[in-house]
Amino acid sequence: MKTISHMKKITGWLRRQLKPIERLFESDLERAIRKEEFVFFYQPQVDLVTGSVKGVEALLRWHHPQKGMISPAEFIPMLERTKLINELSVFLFRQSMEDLKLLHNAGFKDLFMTVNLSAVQLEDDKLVSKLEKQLKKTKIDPKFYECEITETSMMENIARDVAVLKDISNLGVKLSIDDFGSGYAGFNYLRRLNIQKLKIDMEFVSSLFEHKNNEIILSAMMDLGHQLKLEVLAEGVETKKQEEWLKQNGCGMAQGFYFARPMPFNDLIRFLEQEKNAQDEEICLKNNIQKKCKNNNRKIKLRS
Ligand code: G
Ligand code: MN
Repeated sequence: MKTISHMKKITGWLRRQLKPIERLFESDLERAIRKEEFVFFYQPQVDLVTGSVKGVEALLRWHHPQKGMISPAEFIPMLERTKLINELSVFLFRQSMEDLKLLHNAGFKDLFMTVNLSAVQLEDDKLVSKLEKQLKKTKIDPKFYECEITETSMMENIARDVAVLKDISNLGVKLSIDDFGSGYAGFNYLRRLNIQKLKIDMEFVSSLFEHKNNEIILSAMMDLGHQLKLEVLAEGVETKKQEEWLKQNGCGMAQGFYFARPMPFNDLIRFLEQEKNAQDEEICLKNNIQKKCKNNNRKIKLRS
């Protein structure tokens, strides 16, 4: 009995200590939104057949003036709990679309951009109009823009979420299910929404060779996607062995440290340029036109 009352005292004390810390963090976040201290890192999504980058996923980072770069795992839950994430939607759409525009103008014309939307953002009545406004402003063709929805985040109010996602889809923007396999709502959404892509949760990739059953499960997930005529992307690919298995088993796309880590915009544009040059060179070598190859190093325009 003594231990229980002692524990209660400690948790009460902890709660009292945490409140001001949270409040401090919240006001820190409010300032961060006001001053736009957030930046995007971009991670390539690769076509496993051709080896080329087809799109990039925008991943949020907080560039804190004192603490340096803070990872999303540390601040997204707080942004969601306080609903401050809705203040960030305009920045999210604007920055990712402006960067996509720069990439298209730099010659990567077919590249698509994906952004992550959470359940809290789907509750925002103005979400669709914010998205539509930025699409108009930047003149981005919506077919190059994709919203990733996490399976586990879509469980509270399915009817409302489906209605919002249908509105997004009606703009011509693509939808994908993120972390597929990790939650419970995926099948329901597949049935009710116009989904274009399944992103298979990285857990299925990292544990692939631990047990024969894991290979069977991953194959079945990919099969489901293909039968529904969806693109299938494997997340969290870290090794050549995983990449080879995925290729052999017909997975169309992949993302992960094996190909590239999330990186700042200017590094991304250099990365894409190098990749393009390497591919051009391969084509030249195949066709024996070495002279032309030497001239393909274009000057690239970085973001200031
Ligand atoms: O759920 P979502 O796909 O949005 O998550 C992307 C997150 O996964 C990013 O934070 C990114 O840094 C991380 N990530 C991307 N590729 C890999 C990988 O190959 N291995 C691991 N462990 N994490 C990865
Ligand atoms: Mn994602």
